[in-house]
Amino acid sequence: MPSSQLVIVANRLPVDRVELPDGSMGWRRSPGGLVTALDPVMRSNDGVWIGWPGGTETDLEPFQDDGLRLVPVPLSAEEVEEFYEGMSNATLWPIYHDVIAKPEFHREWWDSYVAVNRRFASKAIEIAEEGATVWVHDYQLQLVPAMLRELRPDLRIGFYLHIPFPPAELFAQLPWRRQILEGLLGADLVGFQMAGGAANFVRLVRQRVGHKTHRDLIYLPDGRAVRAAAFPISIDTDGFEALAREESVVARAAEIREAVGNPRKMFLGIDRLDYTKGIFARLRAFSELIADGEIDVEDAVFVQVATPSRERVEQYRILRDEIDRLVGHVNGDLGRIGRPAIHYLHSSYPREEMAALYRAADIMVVTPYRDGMNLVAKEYVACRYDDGGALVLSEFAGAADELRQAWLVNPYDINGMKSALLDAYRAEEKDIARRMRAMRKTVLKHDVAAWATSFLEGLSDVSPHQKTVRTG
Ligand code: GDG
Repeated sequence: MPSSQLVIVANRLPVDRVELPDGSMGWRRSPGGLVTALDPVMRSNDGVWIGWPGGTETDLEPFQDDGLRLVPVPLSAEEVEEFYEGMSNATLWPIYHDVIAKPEFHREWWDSYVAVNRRFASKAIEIAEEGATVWVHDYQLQLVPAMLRELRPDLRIGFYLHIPFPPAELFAQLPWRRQILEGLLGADLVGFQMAGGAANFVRLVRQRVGHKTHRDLIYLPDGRAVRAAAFPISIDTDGFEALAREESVVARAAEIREAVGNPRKMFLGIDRLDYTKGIFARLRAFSELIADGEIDVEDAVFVQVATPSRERVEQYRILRDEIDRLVGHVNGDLGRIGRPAIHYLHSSYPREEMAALYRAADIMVVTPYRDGMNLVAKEYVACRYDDGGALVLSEFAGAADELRQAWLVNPYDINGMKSALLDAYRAEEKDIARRMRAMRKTVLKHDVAAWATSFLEGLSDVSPHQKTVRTG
């Protein structure tokens, strides 16, 4: 088993299992933002990343991929169902996203969550050297910090939540609310996307666990202080911009516009097919603008990419059917030959294609009901080095805090969303460029490397007695 001074613990490994051309099984890097952010930190500290490789293979050994040291944690088919699809995605995900879908509570899912968290923690303990830093990620692993702390008080432990942390009134529904709070309190630093999430957490700890708190600090009876603070995540801005500037991507963007009939304006949505993302509401708003005669299908088209996600969870199947029906209905009623109102793609694409889509779109529409951050909005901004392109953005995405110059909307207000879409559609180039320039400044300055550095520095500050992680 490898050992290290830096251990990253995340639900997924940053690679997917694939069949190689010779028929054997191998790994392919999955192009997530997290691995881009952590790659330099992993390399300069010779870090180890622990995570589930996807699937149910049980006999996978630690391995290296392009210089990164990776340790697979296996899940059985039953655990995939109970820990991952159940407790993580059908209980915690909806509770943490304003109960947009109804959360389900099952005691056997919870048992599986505890068991899997324990497995991740044991693996981390085997690997972490004396005084090492362990950085745990996201809602699937909220018990890991306390499990680590109990057995290894020498560790410096950070936790980062990628999704919103809910208000006390919603969190209180969770039958296991206290265990989760106590799980997180094992960390020295608990990071959130937004200051509101950190404040929700501190308030809940005071109310439900009874610890003393002052501002962003929680004082534990054992003398430790835990800090809860916001670290808004970002993207590899330079990387995205460079990709969008590549000749092949520019050419592909032109090809995409041609393929959708060279409309005057192309609207674009790119999301995981998830009920938090507000895909249905935005397509409805757009189609009403066509039905009202405000937008003509000869002039505009909506391209919606919905990346398949969590397809075995019932709520996701229902959503897929609803959107299929809506798109069929809208195109049947409002489209003309060669001119559908909506191009709907239920598929995932390589990064180059994503960048070409961003370059091709005049109006990017990001309308989640609730979203920790929303990286798509930032990626769009990163790709618009031409200062072109309008962003319509939900107030309920974390990104709205930073991207103030977007056309901000309340996705629950269909009429409000219609007028924002129309404003963006009719905006003058000068106005669009002014807004985009301001947003680009923000995203260029606050990129994902800055995010990782500030979290790790924050972690060193709360537990100064251990060795410091090199941040690049
Ligand atoms: C969670 C939180 C928070 C999507 N389709 C394809 C593809 N993507 C990429 C996007 C983007 C990422 O996936 C999606 O990130 P989001 O932030 O939009 O949303 P979640 O997946 O819900 O992420 C969220 C995030 O964690 C980070 O903390 O912002 O609030 O919910 O990077 O580009 N990438 C490729 N093909 C696709 O088809 N290559």
